[in-house]
Amino acid sequence: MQDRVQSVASEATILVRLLPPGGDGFQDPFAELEGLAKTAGARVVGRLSQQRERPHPATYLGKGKVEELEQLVKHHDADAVLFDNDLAPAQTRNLEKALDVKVLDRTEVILDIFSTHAQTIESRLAVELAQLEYALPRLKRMWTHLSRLKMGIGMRGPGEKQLETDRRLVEKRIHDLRTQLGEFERRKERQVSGRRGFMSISLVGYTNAGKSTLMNAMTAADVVVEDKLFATLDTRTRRWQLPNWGPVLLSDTVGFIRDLPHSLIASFKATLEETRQADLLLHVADASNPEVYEQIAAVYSVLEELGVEAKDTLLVLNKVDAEGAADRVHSLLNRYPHAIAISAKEKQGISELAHAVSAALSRSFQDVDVETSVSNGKLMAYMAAHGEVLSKRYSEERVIMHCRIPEAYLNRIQDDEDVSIRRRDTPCNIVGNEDSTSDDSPPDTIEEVA
Ligand SMILES: Nc1nc2c(ncn2[C@@H]2O[C@H](COP(=O)(O)OP(=O)(O)OP(=O)(O)O)[C@@H](O)[C@H]2O)c(=O)[nH]1
Ligand SMILES: [Mg+2]
Repeated sequence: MQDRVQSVASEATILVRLLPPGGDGFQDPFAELEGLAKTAGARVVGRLSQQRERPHPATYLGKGKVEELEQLVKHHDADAVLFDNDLAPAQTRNLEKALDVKVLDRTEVILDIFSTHAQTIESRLAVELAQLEYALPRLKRMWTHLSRLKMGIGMRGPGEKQLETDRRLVEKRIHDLRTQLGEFERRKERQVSGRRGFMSISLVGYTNAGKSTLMNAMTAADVVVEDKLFATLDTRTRRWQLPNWGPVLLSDTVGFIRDLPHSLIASFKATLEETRQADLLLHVADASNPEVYEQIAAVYSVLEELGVEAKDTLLVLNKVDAEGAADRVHSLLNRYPHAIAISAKEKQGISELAHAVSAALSRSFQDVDVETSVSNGKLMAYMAAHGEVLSKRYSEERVIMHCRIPEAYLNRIQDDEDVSIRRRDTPCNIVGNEDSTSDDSPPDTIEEVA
């Protein structure tokens, strides 16, 4: 089952896009696809686009365009053709027959990149699951492809019986992988909720926007930064000493892309757990990219798919130092007036960002009376560490503390039997806790162990 998804590594590849009539308005409609192809190791030798209302049902491109593509393949002696759009299994089959080279679609190349970048057992399993789910409806084509390689064109493919056996094997493996990943998910959920004593912030954003660079700039973490798509596949969580606030947890995670395959989002559920449980999202966007508006929209749609679109989110416009970014930042700020412009690489704007993060976190401060028994030292330390204790009143064995504390911290104690909470009024705006000296501060490094 090695060749479950094809690869374009070091192949001479032609890029193909179907555009809406009038084009899609991008300066270079092939920029992202080329980025994907190069990250996957391909050598791009040609490009072809067609403006069409709807794809041709059998061959995706119209008849004339397929012939043009065939000529282009011959001319460049290409090994593969990469489509920016997802192809139906039959369309791929027909195109491979007509062109006599490998035909890949966007999902396939994304899966290929993920599989080479996956480092931990968990992300390897997640990628394998997504690959098999992609391959299952296409097994016949994969077999034909393999047999063509091994036996030459025109030879008979494997019998239906063999195909059926393979299908069952793949289905069984998919089932096993789902079970294993389900265990990872549950473990991860426990792990993340076990750290609920601290506010957590998750970096999200389009791939290559600079999330890992920002993580390094803020926490002196040492996460991989590369001018490649999907350099990060696993979540890293680090402690960030937030000025005017105290320690919080910051997580870097896998980047998003337009039309991210659904099966991939599903299989990376455990990895995205930090994002789901975060108190605040930092949405990092690459202000130097002409497609930044579309990228921001794509990220919002993935967040929606994860069910976290309602979370507090701060938009961070990164790479303001890069060429052409300045003008764009201006118009971006018109559209998103609360966004913060920074350069993670040059460490510009980091303190403004930190300030905006503290302000966002403190927006949720609540004015409350918290009552507990006088012997509950743990709770008193918790309130002092995460909020402001304004006064204490004692009555027999009970103590009532008047506190201001973020909603999220309050939520974490409301199920405690020894605690009763009475809200005084509406949220108040206080940035507190500058010199928090909590004993149970989080570790500097929280490695996700697979
Ligand atoms: N000019 C400039 N380049 C930056 C900046 N921040 C990041 N980069 C570059 O952008 C590229 C991607 O950075 P990463 O931090 O790996 O991006 P990422 O969002 O973590 O990407 P993935 O993990 O692949 O999703 C690298 O080449 C960085 O050096 C910045 O502020 N200015
Ligand atoms: Mg990264």
